[in-house]
Amino acid sequence: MSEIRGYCPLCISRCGAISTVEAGRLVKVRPDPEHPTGGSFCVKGRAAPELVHSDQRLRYPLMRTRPKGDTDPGWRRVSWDEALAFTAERIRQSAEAHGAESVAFGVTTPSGTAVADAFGWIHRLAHAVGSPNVLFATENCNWHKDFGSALTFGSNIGIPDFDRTGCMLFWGFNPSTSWPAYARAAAEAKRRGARLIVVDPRRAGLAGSADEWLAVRPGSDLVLALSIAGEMIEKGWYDRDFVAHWTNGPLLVRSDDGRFMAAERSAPQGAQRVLMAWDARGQRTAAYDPVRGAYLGEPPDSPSLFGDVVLREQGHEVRCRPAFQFFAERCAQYPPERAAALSGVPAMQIRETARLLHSSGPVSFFHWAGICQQAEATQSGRAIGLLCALTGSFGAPGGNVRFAVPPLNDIMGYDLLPQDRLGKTLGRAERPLGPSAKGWITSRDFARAVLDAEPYPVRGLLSFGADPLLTKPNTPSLDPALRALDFYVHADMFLNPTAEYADLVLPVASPWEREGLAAGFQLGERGSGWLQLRQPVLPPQGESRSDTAIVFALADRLGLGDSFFGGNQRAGLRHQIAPTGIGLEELERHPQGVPLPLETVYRPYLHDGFGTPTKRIEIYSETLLDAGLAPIPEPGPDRLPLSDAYPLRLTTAKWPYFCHSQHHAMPSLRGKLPEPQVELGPELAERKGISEGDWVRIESEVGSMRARARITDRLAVDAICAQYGWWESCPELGLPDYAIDRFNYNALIDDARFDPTSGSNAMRGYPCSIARVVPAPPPATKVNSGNDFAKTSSPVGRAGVA
Ligand SMILES: Nc1nc2c(c(=O)[nH]1)N[C@H]1C(S)=C(S)[C@@H](COP(=O)(O)OP(=O)(O)OC[C@H]3O[C@@H](n4cnc5c(=O)[nH]c(N)nc54)[C@H](O)[C@@H]3O)O[C@H]1N2
Ligand SMILES: Nc1nc2c(c(=O)[nH]1)N[C@H]1C(S)=C(S)[C@@H](COP(=O)(O)OP(=O)(O)OC[C@H]3O[C@@H](n4cnc5c(=O)[nH]c(N)nc54)[C@H](O)[C@@H]3O)O[C@H]1N2
Ligand code: SF4
Ligand SMILES: [Mo]
Repeated sequence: MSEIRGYCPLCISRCGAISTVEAGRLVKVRPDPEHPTGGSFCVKGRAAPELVHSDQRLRYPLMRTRPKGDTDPGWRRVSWDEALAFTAERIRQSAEAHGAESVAFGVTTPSGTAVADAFGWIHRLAHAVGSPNVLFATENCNWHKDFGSALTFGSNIGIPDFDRTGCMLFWGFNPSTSWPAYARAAAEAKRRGARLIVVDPRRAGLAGSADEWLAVRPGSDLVLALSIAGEMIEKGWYDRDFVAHWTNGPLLVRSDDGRFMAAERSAPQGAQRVLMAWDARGQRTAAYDPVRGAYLGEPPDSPSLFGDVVLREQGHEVRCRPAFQFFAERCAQYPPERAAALSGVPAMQIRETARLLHSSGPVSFFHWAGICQQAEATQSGRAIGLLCALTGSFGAPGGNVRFAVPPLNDIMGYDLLPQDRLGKTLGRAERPLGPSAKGWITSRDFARAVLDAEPYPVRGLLSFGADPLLTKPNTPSLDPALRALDFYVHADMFLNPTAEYADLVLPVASPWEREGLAAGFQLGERGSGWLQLRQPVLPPQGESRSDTAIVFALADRLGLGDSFFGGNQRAGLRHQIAPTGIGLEELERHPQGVPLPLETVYRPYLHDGFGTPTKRIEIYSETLLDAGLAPIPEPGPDRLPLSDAYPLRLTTAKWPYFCHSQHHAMPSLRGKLPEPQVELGPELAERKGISEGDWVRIESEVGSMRARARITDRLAVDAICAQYGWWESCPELGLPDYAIDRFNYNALIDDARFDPTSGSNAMRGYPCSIARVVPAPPPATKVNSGNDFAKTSSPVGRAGVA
């Protein structure tokens, strides 16, 4: 028996863990209490032995021998040599015939899988091949908090300083399920006296013990955030000094074209654009240099945040107002009573939340999937960020902090792309500020390029995990696109429904069979400074290989070894960790990780401002304006109006037992939640004649799904919340698999109406209806399940047992 310290990499929580191996089998995974994230753990981590030793695991490379769509793919076991040769040859052919960008790469989420182990290397391969295009869930996952927030803060939103915070605002984020290490830290902060505000249509997790639970109507978050901010501004409940000195609120905006009032000044480097603020005390304009982030000459003692100023420009009068006033006016359009009618959150609670944010700081905040899966995701995220900026806590102790992390050399390989190639990313022309700026593409853009060669042909896909047929919105052209590809190679531990369309499937080693580098565990100073090289505890099952090994082998076959350390993975790892000053051997000697003595810089903006074009928090974004988007958050006309046919707001969430479309085959997890469920309120249930446990049909304009009814009063009015990601069977429990045309939440969400900045889809707040269904006589199910709608036959060839 051996015990190996490491961490569970199955989700973003990355809980410190100890694995027990007996007679060549992983038998137990339990928390490592000495690890910075070892205080939390969940059922999925404990069930890891079931994942590692599952009969369903892919164990050999498998090549399709029959046409796509055939119920029998005719999977043939092939050697790695044949598999790698096939993949490299197809990539080469496609690049030669149609350009390297005709090969798309795919990657699953590092927040809900262990693909973080190889995330950088997978991107490096795409870039070395010459393709910018990576199909990834980011627009419905982390983009808004990690990248979109740069539009406001010039950085990601940072992480809550749980040890020092006075008030936490969790908006569309339920860490009890999705990030137990955070939930634990938040619960400790609460015990210490910090306040907690949760904005969520469901009273789930910490919402149950929050000081305020705002049961927002799904999709109406933007209005709510503006209303709370408006209340703070009206009552003077904000940090005026911070807003005046560290946001671009004082900068004057022209009423004619909405751009900043600017002047040209001559400077040693040539003409320079300076912006203007109004110094109320001195009754003069003050010129602000956005490059240095400082006023030229004497700074105003009190730059105006409100008022009207008329300035002269080449003999013409130009009316200007401070950017902050534009924001204040926008917020004032949503007084609490109006916002209450729109969002379902009582006006009194809006006022109380504003008061709490002002009186119990420092305020830290986090928003995640509840926000990023909306058609107004970017503006909603900005509105929440600005609301928190009013408190002055951003970057301060107890606010959102960017704790120092072990420095690594970047391996993403953007520098390997030919010049301007990133500009060819699918979707870049339509959404230049969104994920496409990093090469990340949506299923819609991918399918259009495959089927219509728009804007150019995409002919191949090499995907490392991911299950877009279940996790992207309803993209009617995705299924035909997957069939139409010249080649599709999918690397995974399991054969998921999307991978069923592959020409070749590559078996991936589970995270317990490979190493993984983690530089920082995103939890306070100790967690953030923790460097760890997780060790494999078992040899790869069957012939499976790590994603990184597959990438290196393909790079070699493609003649790209020079960009991959001559094919030497250890050399690559040494390069990555070089800046930490810790050697590879030392890391290997300390599988539990090494704490680095890194110092957190609070309020880093004091040294070099914020990383935005004005060097300040951008209440007003000229970048958005120049892209034809709203410079301050603005609710658009409701693009998803309710109707008589679809009078309810549909939403979704994660459940503790599964990550997305994974883990439903693992008995200890599936046993806890055997069938897809939908939550609805008691009044609605009564109106619709639905009882607990009834099968119901949820319908939207574009699709329908079935689920079992769960009646609960912990839900916003007129909202229902259904689960996604169902397909797998669990033979050990006699539980069936599910046909994705009848049980797929995402089939209800059209992909045509999305956030104009990021491409995010309205998975939350989609108009729908619900009705009880009288089941047809049970079909002959594959397994005896008692499920009246189970799939009768599976096209999945159960390849793991090939
Ligand atoms: N309705 C609805 N849809 C959603 C969401 C929602 O909340 N509601 N959430 C969205 C979010 S936040 C995300 S991130 C996406 C996730 O979307 P996907 O990335 O498509 O995630 P999964 O469905 O979990 O599919 C993961 C696949 O990758 C495989 N895999 C796991 N680990 C590895 C690994 O280390 N290497 C390789 N090669 N494969 C691996 C798994 O076996 C599985 O087949 O879904 C999005 N879709
Ligand atoms: N167990 C488990 N953990 C996971 C994952 C998983 O699949 N399973 N996935 C990982 C990944 S990839 C991600 S991105 C994170 C996401 O982590 P979270 O953001 O915490 O995930 P969700 O549960 O999807 O959404 C958070 C909350 O948003 C609420 N919500 C729904 N609609 C709305 C709305 O319109 N407005 C607001 N304000 N809230 C709304 C939901 O009720 C839910 O409680 O979790 C990670 N951790
Ligand atoms: S929360 Fe669960 S799945 Fe996520 S890292 Fe921790 S133990 Fe693993
Ligand atoms: Mo995600």
